[in-house]
Amino acid sequence: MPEFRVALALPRWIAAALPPPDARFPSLEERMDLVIRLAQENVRRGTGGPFAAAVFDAETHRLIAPGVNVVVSQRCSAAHAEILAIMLAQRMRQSHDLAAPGRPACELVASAAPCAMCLGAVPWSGIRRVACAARDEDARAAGFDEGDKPTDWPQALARRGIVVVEDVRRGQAVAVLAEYARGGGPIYNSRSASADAHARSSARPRRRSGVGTRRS
Ligand code: AZG
Ligand code: ZN
Repeated sequence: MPEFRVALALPRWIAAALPPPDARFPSLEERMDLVIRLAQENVRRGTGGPFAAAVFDAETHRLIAPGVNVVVSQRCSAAHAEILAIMLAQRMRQSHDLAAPGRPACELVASAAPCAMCLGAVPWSGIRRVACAARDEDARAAGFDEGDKPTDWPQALARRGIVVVEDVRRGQAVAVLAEYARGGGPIYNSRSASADAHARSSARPRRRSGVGTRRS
């Protein structure tokens, strides 16, 4: 009987890499430094892609939840750093809505600009502020497919009242992307999978219509 349940786990090293629960990170640069350290550690330990993120309490500046990219190890295309951090923050807050009334606002700090999937997840999550380091073009230059996004995505979030800050410690985050690319880490885009599948199907002789779709 299959188990109809999904669970995603962050790498074991992450607990030891986190600050004590009462630590505060008053400046955006300090918060980003923590996130970039997690991205670097994920690359060096070989536990995932060169991306990390964290959700912070926007009032106390305490860490609520970390996330790193675990797409390959968790066999989950959705396991981007931002998604892990958001899901974990929602667990910590015991609510699907990080903007629930009476609770302090939440900030997502990410080592790279959100991809198309994570961009979609942000307004749905209740995150009220987004800060990112590397730009979309930096992630694409390292080989990642960030999906189809409106070029004015920061303004699109702003229209929903979500503040976006870009280029915080961009150079450090780009260095982590470059380290991953140099090390030959897997580029796990579905783009390459679908491009391969497309190439295979166009190389195969076409079936005549009416033959059906059974495998031979
Ligand atoms: C990615 N882009 C971002 N921003 N974050 C991740 O975890 C990613 N994985 N692949 N592209
Ligand atoms: Zn993403």
